[in-house]
Amino acid sequence: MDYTEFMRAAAHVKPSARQMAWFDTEFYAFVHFTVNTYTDLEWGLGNEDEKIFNPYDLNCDEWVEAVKSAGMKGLVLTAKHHDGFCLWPSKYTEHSVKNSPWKDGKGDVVRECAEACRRGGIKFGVYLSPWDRNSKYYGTDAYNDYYVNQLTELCTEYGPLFMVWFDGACGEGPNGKKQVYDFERYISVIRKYQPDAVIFNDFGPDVRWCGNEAGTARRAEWAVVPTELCFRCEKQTDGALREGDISYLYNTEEQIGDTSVIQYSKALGFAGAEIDMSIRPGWFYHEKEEPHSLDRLFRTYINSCGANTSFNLNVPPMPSGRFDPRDIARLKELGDALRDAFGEEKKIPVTLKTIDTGSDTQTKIEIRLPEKRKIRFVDLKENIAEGQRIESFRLMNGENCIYRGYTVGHRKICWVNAETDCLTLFVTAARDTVDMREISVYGE
Ligand code: FUL
Repeated sequence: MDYTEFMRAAAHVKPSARQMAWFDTEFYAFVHFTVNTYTDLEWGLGNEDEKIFNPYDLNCDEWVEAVKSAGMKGLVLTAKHHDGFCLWPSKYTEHSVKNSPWKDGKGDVVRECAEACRRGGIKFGVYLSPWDRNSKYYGTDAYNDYYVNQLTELCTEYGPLFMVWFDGACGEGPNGKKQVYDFERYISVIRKYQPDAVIFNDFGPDVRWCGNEAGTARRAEWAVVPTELCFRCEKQTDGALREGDISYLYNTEEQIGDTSVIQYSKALGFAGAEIDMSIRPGWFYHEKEEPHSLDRLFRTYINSCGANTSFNLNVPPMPSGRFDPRDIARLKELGDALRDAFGEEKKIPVTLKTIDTGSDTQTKIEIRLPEKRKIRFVDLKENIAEGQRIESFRLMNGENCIYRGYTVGHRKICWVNAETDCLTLFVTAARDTVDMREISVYGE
């Protein structure tokens, strides 16, 4: 395959409809809740007494309101974490809410949460940990049946799911054995009952882990990656540009989607990254912890939703089942800051004009404002439905470069500080014809 052919193929690797819907969901909440909330642990042991789980004041409508106040459009609940305790009354285990004193064992957190999301108009998803430190089946083939049964309950009894989140952790079960997870089977169950749900796992198939829990995307974040890395993605290209196997590639590496790496890939696939981070240091609630500052959360939004990834921000409920008022306040502050920065009042109407450079990949687009204004953000979107192409760009204010960036993809937010009536987006390298979905400018 020659260079032009290979790059063109790479530039036309496309998202599925469910991946497009997920990219547009952008910002959603994780809710980590289980026996750990009552034991102050991050990883439960699996032998916790069901009676300790008692969210006597559970209020999922309050969760949904708090999540919405931050501008989030979905919520993913830990239906089961590594400790194996189920937040719904699964038919397949006694280690669940049905043996807790809460609502005399008649409660179902998954149902209350799913219904509250529906009432509040946000999407609902579930996390079902494959690692289970409680199940007596763990470490045997019977565990895969057990897991599939639980997955089926969640996929068939709680309405539409927008996401199923698989954790990569694989530790020992109660009998000291590790499990060989049958992911192919798990994936087929989700596709059968919830075809619109994206599946998150460290390596895809639909959404991949960004590689850290600190809230930072790569300098160049590609949704087009080698299937040598994301081996559960559909293979959309056929053949490498250069001989030589990719012998090492891991999802914490910086260059996973760069041309220097993908040229050796025998098949590329589409898997956008998700940034997952907790509003506090821990994933579960610990009274002594404080939520992160507004500044940190705002910057994380810019470095995730504004860097071609989605942002899954965890908010852990307290033992009562309510969110901590400090978290509720911080979420509202974050939403206010985002509405202020990207609200319609701050959006400056612009006129776009493509300047003929004689090149389809080194494109210049003039962004004209109605008058001279102080600007804060330039929000770029590629038409990613047709593939991700831009490798590097600059924003010019006359002769001055005011921003230098790399990938754009679904969305790139450029945080600038300039006063201008005309900017130029200068794409300096791209894998094929530049195709923009939207260019917006937000003023001070
Ligand atoms: C990790 C888990 O081990 C953590 O407890 C948490 O659930 C995080 C989102 O994923 O792999």
